Amino acid sequence: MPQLRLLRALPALAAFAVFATASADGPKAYVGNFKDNTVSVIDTGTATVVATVPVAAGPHGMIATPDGRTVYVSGDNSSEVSVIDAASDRVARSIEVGKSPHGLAMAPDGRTLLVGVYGEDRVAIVDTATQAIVATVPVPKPHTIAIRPDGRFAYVASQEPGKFALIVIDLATRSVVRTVPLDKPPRDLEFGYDGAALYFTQASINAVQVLDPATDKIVAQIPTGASPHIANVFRGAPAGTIVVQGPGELLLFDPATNLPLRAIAVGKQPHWVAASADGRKAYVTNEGSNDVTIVDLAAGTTATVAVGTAPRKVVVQRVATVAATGARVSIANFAFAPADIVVPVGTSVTWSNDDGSPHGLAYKDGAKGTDLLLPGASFSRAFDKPGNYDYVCSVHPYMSGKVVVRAP
Ligand SMILES: [Cu+2]
Repeated sequence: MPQLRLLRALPALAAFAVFATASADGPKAYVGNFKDNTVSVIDTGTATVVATVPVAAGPHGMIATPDGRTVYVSGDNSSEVSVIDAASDRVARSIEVGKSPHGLAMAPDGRTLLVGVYGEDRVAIVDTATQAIVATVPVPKPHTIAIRPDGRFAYVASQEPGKFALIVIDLATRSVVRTVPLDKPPRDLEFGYDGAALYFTQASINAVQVLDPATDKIVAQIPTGASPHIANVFRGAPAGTIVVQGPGELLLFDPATNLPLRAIAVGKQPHWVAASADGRKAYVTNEGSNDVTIVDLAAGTTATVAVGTAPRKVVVQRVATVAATGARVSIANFAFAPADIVVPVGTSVTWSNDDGSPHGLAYKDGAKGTDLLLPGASFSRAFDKPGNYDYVCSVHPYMSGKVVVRAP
């Protein structure tokens, strides 16, 4: 990859990128530019591009770890997954996975990455601690992948001609347990945040299919304009979202009724959508107009940020900067949200257990936490000195987070 080496050899450019990233105030959005072999990094606080990262050829699938510290990008025109360190916004390493990796998915605990290796008819399971492939599961032409929010099953869109299907992998046994046959090729599939429904699209069907994962039956269809691509229901969002490529719109729908609510115009040939951690803003990539539309989902207003050529996937960090009045971290789905939070000195941070299970808080600096935070309960700590405060759940030590306390 000569282009990658050339860019890495430009220390001035790299130093600028690092400086620009370090000054960022908001969580960052990462956008894969399919035809540039780069990722544009957007500071969501200022809605500006703060870095451009060379990655494996044909950036296709993208996913971030729950703590936002690592972003994975698959290179469709390569055999690699690039691993971006979000602190420096550089590729820290590459994982060799086999020919033409497509979709990526991350287990809710952030410990397991799934890669649809389209050209090798298999799904690779990567341990994110070692970045090594620990297992492979045979799946014909795996395109996109969705993991149920409880982390137990992965649904894979299999595009094998004549045998189109959703293929269900049990992540404990790492084997295929069910196949849902389809008559048209599946495109994207996503679980809503609460896991109650799987939303998927199919080539030449102008509707989103709503599948009940308890029965693996299609229970509803949401009518759309031409070529719906991705549908999702984000935590905290006022409505479900569907990217519709033909008319260039983000179609909002009511997840309770599966009926469309309103359409918001975005750019040309929109491809993907990701949401801010609070679910209020959607980031839509526009493959045909080389930009990203930022949509305020409640107000319906939009802003546009120019990126590279043919932007496809986008992920947004679950990291937040807050005002001095106070900060809140939600505990849900066995994760802290946001996992990393940046606050001014003197801020009191409150953790609320919004989960169905008891959790706890153990601070690495030895400050008193709590060993039992029941569902619905909360715990606060005031931070009076600048620094980095790492913590874990005392019940589930794999749940980790950090409070960054800034000097005034
Ligand atoms: Cu816990």
